[in-house]
Amino acid sequence: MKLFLYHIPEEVPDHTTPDCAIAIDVLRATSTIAAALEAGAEAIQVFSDIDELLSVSATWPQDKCLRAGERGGAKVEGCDLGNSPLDHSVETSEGKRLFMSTTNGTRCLKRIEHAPTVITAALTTRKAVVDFLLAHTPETVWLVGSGWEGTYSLEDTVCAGAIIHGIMTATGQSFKDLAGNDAAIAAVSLYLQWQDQLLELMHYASHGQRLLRLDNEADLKYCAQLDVLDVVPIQRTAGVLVR
Ligand code: 3SL
Repeated sequence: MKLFLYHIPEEVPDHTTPDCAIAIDVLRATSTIAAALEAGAEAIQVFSDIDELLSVSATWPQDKCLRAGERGGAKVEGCDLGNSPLDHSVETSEGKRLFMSTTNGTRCLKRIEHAPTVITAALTTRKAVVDFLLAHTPETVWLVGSGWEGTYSLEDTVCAGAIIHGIMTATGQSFKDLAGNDAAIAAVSLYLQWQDQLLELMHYASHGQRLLRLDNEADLKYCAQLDVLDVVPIQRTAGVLVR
């Protein structure tokens, strides 16, 4: 297995696809996707464009539909929810399809949707993702951070490092065997430096600070938890993720 990290979707190479592509948006899209599936959502359907989300979701049975839209960290008018993982419980989400559009996370998923296997990862699901990779042993894996509007995000990179470190620990393999690019090695160093202070790292991260200004400290606490959910969201058809 060779693991490549791309910090933002724009870094992903154009004319090749990996065996497995992993979208990461710890704050907060991929943490929310995992939380919604854990709460029993039937599927998550992602959109880059809010108008498209609104028109496609209008064709779905309305009692089985939740619209989640976020721009700039805030809920989009016309949607039922913003992008908080804490919005999802069995009561709100069980049996429903979540139609979702966020600033960066869903755009990241759209960028990699043509890979034969597409999954999402968050700190909350790190162990489940490591176990998935160990069970399926894809030859090439892209870990793709969502970043923020084209810039690198600490929280996505530390999550990529946690996944790569998990594979190294489980297999006893070294960077020589596993690292596909320099960014993959740097991400493990970031994780090793911050593994016991993930919440503190989120407070330093620029998007963490943006969310704190919007009064979302509880979301940071939730998203900083490691290995708490046993769920791997996987793409069933382009743009539709299931458990
Ligand atoms: O950019 C995104 O996709 C979001 O996850 C951003 S936010 O955390 O909902 O503000």
